[in-house]
Amino acid sequence: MNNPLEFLSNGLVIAGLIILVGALLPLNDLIHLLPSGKMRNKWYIQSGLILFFILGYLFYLIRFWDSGNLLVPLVFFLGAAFVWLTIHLSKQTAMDIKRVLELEKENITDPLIGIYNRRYMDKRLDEEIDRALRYQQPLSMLLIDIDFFKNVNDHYGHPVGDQVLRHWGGLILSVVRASDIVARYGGDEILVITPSTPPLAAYALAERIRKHIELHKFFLSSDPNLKSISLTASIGVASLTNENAEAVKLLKETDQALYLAKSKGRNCVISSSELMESAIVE
Ligand code: GH3
Ligand code: MG
Repeated sequence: MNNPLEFLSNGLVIAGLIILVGALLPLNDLIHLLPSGKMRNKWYIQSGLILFFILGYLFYLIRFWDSGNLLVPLVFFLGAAFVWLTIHLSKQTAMDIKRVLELEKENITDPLIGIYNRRYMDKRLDEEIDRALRYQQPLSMLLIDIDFFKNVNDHYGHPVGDQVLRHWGGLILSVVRASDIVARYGGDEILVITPSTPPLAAYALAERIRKHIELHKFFLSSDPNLKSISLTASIGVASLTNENAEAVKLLKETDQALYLAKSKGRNCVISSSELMESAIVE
């Protein structure tokens, strides 16, 4: 390398090479921020292309070390800077999206039970009612409440009660379909919205849940003397009709059915149609 032009030309290619190698690190971070799938695969292809460019830059350095040509090294340098900036900005965007998604999830999740919270349920219920009316599809709802849950708190303490509630959400989720929406409605109450489910099927599901709870043993790790406890639940069921096609009305019917289940001795399922019958008898 005898003149400043050669020095500058080689310096630009070497700087470009360093920038390209340096871009591999944020690229690796970016790939791991993305969910596996098409998007991630495309960034793997991008990694392959960068490696290919690195080889190209090396080849150019060796082959044209004494050329003193400035234009090509300048394009190489700017190309490397472009790749680095694109990857850096993509990583920043991916991190922002991840943060927003986490916040969104936090916003709609009950912190204790880990299922949807009431705010989300209220929003989803309106949407599901609209959808059911538009497509003339049935829609049902189950309100599930643990019987005498206060006794668990009183007997074993609040932390054990919390543990039962944590377990409680998973138990319901394990019985319903993935398309059903399971949310904490209040203290020990869980609401299940079951799209495309007519009254009889909803009642059958509620019975299945009730039996599942009755047979389930809640093992509690926090108390060494406590092996397991059994619980029962009462369930109110209501289905969408032309008369109750509003979230408030449907919720009220489900709540009334649950109230009747409690007053009939608990550990049972009451549907809103039985509610009508009991009103007629009275
Ligand atoms: P019932 O059979 O009538 O449902 O009686 P219950 O004792 O279950 O009473 P109810 O459903 O009216 O009240 C729920 C109780 O759940 C009240 C409160 O002591 C308890 N609870 C509510 N939220 C929490 C919580 O986050 N953690 C714990 N440990 N207990 C809770
Ligand atoms: Mg209860």
